[in-house]
Amino acid sequence: MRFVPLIRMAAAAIALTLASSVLAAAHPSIDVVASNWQFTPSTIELHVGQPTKLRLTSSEGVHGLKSDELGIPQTTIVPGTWTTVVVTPQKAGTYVLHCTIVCGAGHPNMTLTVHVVP
Ligand SMILES: [Cu+2]
Repeated sequence: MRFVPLIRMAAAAIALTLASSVLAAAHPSIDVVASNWQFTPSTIELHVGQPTKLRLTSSEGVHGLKSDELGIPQTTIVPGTWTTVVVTPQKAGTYVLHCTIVCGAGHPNMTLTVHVVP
């Protein structure tokens, strides 16, 4: 009986797909694209206590993001890769995050502004 393993595999694949879509739906997600020398969008909004997935990539150059206050570990952002960080802000306010990797002339002004609202 070859069908049984096939059916089991199909069932497992469907279960996995459902589980990952449930996980994906669990947290809102924001895509941020780094380039020389900006983050796009340059301002995002998060909610206190609400876990949010930040999906980070670069269209140009290697950049970085980190925030002790927001609980974002040092994260390197490279072209061709999406790096995901889940952020759960604890305190309302405006946080200005600077690029953490020296990336050229515009590096000192390369910021991502995070508005954390209730
Ligand atoms: Cu930089």
